[in-house]
Amino acid sequence: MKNIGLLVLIGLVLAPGAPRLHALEKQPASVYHARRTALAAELHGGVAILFAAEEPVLDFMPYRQDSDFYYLTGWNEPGAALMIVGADSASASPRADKEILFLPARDLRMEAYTGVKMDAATPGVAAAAGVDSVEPMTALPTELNRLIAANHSLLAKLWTQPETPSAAALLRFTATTLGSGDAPAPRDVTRLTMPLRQIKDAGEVALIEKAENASILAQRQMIAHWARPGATERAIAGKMTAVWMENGCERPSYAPIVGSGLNSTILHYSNNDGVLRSGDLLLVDAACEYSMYAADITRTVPVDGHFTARQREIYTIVLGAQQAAFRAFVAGKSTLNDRDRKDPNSLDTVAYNYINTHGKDLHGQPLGKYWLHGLGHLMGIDVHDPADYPVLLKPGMVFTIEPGIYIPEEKIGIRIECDFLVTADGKLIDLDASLPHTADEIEAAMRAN
Ligand SMILES: [Mn+2]
Repeated sequence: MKNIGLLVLIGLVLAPGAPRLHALEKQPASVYHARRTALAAELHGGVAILFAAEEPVLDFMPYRQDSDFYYLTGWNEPGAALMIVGADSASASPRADKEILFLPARDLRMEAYTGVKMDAATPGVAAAAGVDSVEPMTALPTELNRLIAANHSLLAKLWTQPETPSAAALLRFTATTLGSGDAPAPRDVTRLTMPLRQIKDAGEVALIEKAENASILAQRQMIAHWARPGATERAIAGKMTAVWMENGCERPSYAPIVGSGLNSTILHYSNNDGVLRSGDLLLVDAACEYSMYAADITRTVPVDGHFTARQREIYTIVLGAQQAAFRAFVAGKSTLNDRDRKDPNSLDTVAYNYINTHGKDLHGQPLGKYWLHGLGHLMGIDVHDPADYPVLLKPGMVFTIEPGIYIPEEKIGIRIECDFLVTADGKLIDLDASLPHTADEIEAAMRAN
C-alpha cells in the first residue's frame, strides 16, 4: 500500500476544514463586479475571455495571479478563466451582460503539494468568488461555441490577453468545431483594462498605502541602522525583505537594487554583491507589494553618514528636479515619461531642464546627459502599470517621480524616487512624505542612531 502515505498527507492537508481562498486582503466583491461591468460596457456586444496565471509546476517560485485577472476578480488561484459577455445595444434583441468564472477540477494529488483549491462543485463557490455564476473549466469551450453559433459576428469581437497559450488553443478548437476555418484573431483585452486600471479607487489607494508604509519602514531602518561601512549590499536587501514580510507584504515589487560606490551608477543593478565603503554613496531602490499592490521607493545615502560637498551638490540638484516637477504639476495637463523632453507640459521636460541648468560635470559640461531614464511611471497591481507614454496625469492616478544623475567618472549615482497620488480635486500627494528627502534629513536620520 504505497499510496497510504500520500492519502494520509492529503487527509492532513484537507483536515483544517473550509478551503482557504487566499491570504490577500481583498476589496468587497461589489468592487470587482463593478470593474467587470465597466469592461462589459467597452466590449460593444463582444465577448472577453481572460485566463488566470498558470501555477508554476516544477519551479518553486510562489504563485502570482495575472494582474488583469486579479483586477477583475480578486481571484488568486491558478487555472481559472473569466468570461464577460457585453451587452449589445445595437442588436434588435439586446443581450444582457453575463459573467462566468470557470474553475478547473480539483487535483487532489497536486493539492497535497500546493494546497487546497475550490472548484465549481465547492458549496458556496459563486458567493465566495462574487461572480454571477461559476462553471467547471470543461464548460468554457461549450459556452463559447454556443454564443458564436447563435451569433457568428462574435468571431470578430473576441477579446483576450495576447500570447496566452490557453486562449490560442480555445480559439483554434472553437474554429474547428464550428467549421469556420482559421482561428479568429482575438483583440487585446488589456487595451480595455489599461485605462480602467490607471484610475485607482479608494480601496486600491488604501492597499498601495499599506505597501508604502511597509516599504517606508524598511527604508527608514536601512538609513538609520544598516547603511554602514562594511555592510554588504545583499544583507541590506535581505533585512529589508524581512521588514516587508513582517508587515504583511507578500513579496518585493521588483528585484531590490542595493548599489554602493560605482554600483550606484548602474540603473538596474541587482547583483547586490558589493561591500559598503566609507566615502561611497549607497543607492537603494527597494519596496514591496501588499495584497498585489506595489510601492516603488528609492533613497540614496552616504555610507559613512556624511555627504561630501560634491555628493551633496549633486544630491541637491536631483531633489531640486523632483521638487520642480512637483511644483509644475497640473492635473489633466501635465504628462509623464516623455522621453523627448521637449513638450512644456511634460514633467520630464521640467525635471530635465532643472538638471541641465544646475551644476556641471568635471569637464564643465551640463549634467542633463547623466540622466538617461524616464521621470516616472504609473504604479498599481504592476509596479510599472500599463500605460501609453507619455501619459496624461489625471485624478486617481498613482505614479513615481524619480529623477537621477549617474556619473561613473565620479562614482556618484543618485536617484530619489517617491510615489504620488493625484486626489479627486487634482492635488498631488507624496505617499512617502514621512521618509527623509533632503541631504540634511538623511544625515540627521543616520546620526540619530
Ligand atoms: Mn520606479
